[in-house]
Parts: sequence; structure tokens; C-alpha cells
Amino acid sequence: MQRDFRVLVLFSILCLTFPSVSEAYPIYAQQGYENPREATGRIVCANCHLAQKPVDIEVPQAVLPDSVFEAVVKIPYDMQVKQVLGNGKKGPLNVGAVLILPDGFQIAPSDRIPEELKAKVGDLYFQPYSEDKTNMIVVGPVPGKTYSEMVFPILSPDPAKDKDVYFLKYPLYLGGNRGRGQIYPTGEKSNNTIYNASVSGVITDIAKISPKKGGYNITVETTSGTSVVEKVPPGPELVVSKGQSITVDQPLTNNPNVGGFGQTETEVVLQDVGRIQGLMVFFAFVMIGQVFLVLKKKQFEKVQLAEMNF
Ligand SMILES: *[C@@H]1O[C@H](CO)[C@@H](O)[C@H](O)[C@H]1NC(C)=O
Ligand SMILES: *[C@@H]1O[C@H](CO)[C@@H](O)[C@H](O)[C@H]1NC(C)=O
Ligand SMILES: CC(=O)N[C@H]1CO[C@H](CO)[C@@H](O)[C@@H]1O
Repeated sequence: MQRDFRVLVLFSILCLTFPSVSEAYPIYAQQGYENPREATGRIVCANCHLAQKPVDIEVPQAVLPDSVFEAVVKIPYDMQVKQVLGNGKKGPLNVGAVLILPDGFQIAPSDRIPEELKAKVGDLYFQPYSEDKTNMIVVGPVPGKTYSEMVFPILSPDPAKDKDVYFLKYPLYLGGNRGRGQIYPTGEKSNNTIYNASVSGVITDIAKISPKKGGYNITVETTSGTSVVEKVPPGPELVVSKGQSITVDQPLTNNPNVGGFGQTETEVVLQDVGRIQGLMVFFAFVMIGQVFLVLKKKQFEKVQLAEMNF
């Protein structure tokens, strides 16, 4: 029992101390940016995930107050492709998402989610972006094979209980990513990106950094006669060779990145039950009114007929 506990503690410490790179990306945003959506509308994930790929979100056109509805988030990609992992090996892609709900909207508490919807949600874990931004939800990284489409169970607010909420049309913002990033928040490049020449010159040497893991030191004799070493980490494949002349910004490697980030937005109307009822009553009156008109017309026709017969 005690041993189990110690193993658990050790495991937790290891996890906390060595978070795998592929598991870190929403955390990077959470640590680096107070708000995931910049004033320009750009979602900050795009700062490290440079390639653009589509995402999609579907929500009901209108929802009632204090009700649970689903937001379906789609992060499509070709499941056959593999990416270079943090350890230089190839592996499957993970996906992650940030969903920015209108103020007052939140992930539905477990006891409010119907069984049918629970089954659609699966084991997804929804995390608030930060303590005071509980309407901004972060998910992932999770295996893309299972969660390329994810369902968020959302609870709408009730204007009767929350005076900051009104019956209005509200925007929802989605950012969705598949695959590793290209740049760490520190500015350092990841192994999952293209490496270009920083100088022009001739490649005089290509040395493998580690026989097992790979990675290269590419020595370039510049036109001004100095020697520069371009370092390529394990992962990307070289597309240049010794003796080759290169120019600045020319790719030294392929681009191993197969993933990308995308953002989109949609709208949902918080619908007033009273207004719907009012509308029903209005329609009822209109219908009754029309029936009366028809009856009146019929009566008028009868009178006309009667007069003609005289
Ligand atoms: C590297 O070169 C490619 C192809 O010319 C270009 O698309 C890319 O933007 C360059 N990347 C950097 C970081 O300079
Ligand atoms: C590659 O370059 C780094 C410094 O840039 C150096 O420490 C390392 O020894 C070099 N490795 C090889 C195999 O040349
Ligand atoms: C396994 C491995 O060596 N991965 C490399 C990924 O890229 C970084 C630099 O961006 C290297 O430090 C890692 O060693």
C-alpha cells in the first residue's frame, strides 16, 4: 500500500518534471499568454504552429437558457501521415483545441450531461484556460485517431440568474491543432520544421552529430571567407550535400511537418423562452384572424348570392 503510494508519487514527480514535448502545447499558451485570443482575433497557438490547416465547429443555431447543448469540433487530417516526434522518431499526430465560449457559458457539469451526450464526449478532459477564464476551454493533446472530431458539452447561462447575460447572438471562437509545433515559446526551433541556410557559401563539411540519433553540423565556407556551422537536429532530412553552393534562406532540409493549426468562429443565439411563447401566441392570433377573414368573405359571398337571387 505504502509502496504503491511511493511509486505514484515518484511517477507524478517524473511526469511533472519531464513533460514530453508532444504533450506540452496548450500549457505553453496558458503560461505565455493571459488571453488565448489576441486583439487582432488571432489565436496565440499560431505563434508556434506555423502551418495553416482547416478546422470546423458546429453548434445549434439557437439554445435556451440553462440548457446543455453540444459543440462539435473537427480537426481533420490524413490519418496515414506520421510526424517526427520530440525524440527524433516518427509517430502519430496528436490534436488539441481551445474553444472560447461567450461569457457565462461553460462546460456542462457531469450531472447535467445526458448519457447519450456523455458517450459522444468520451474520455475528453476539459480544462479552463486559467482560473478566471473558465469560459475558455483547453483540450489535449489527445490522440488524433480518436479525437479528430471532439464533442464539447456546453451549458448555457440563464439571464434570470446572471444579470450580465442577455438574450443575444453570441460568437464562439475555435482554435484547433494537429501535430507538433515548429517553434518553442523560447523562440528555439523544434525538430518538426524546415531548416534553411543562414548564410550563402559552399558546404565544406557535413558531420553527423550522433551516430544513433542523427542530426548534422553543416559547415559552410561563406563568400567572405568565414566558416559557419549550421546545426540541424535529428528529424528533418538533409536536401543538400558536401561541395554544394548554397544561398541564404535556401532549405537545407525537407519540411517534416505534416500538421497545422487553424481557427474559425461561429454564432449561437441565446433564445428567450418567453419570446418564443409570445411568438406562438402571435402566430395563433394571425391564424385565427385569417380564419375570420375567410369566414367573413364566405358570408359576404352568401349575401351577394342571396341579393342576386332576388
Ligand atoms: C525556408 O525556406 C522555405 C522555402 O524557400 C520558405 O518557405 C520558408 O519560409 C523558409 N523558412 C524560414 C524560417 O526562413
Ligand atoms: C557540432 O557542433 C557543435 C557546436 O556547434 C559541437 O559542439 C559538436 O562537437 C559538433 N559535432 C560534430 C560531430 O561535429
Ligand atoms: C532527440 C533529439 O535529439 N531531439 C532534438 C530536437 O530538436 C532540439 C532542438 O530544437 C534538440 O535539442 C533535440 O536534441
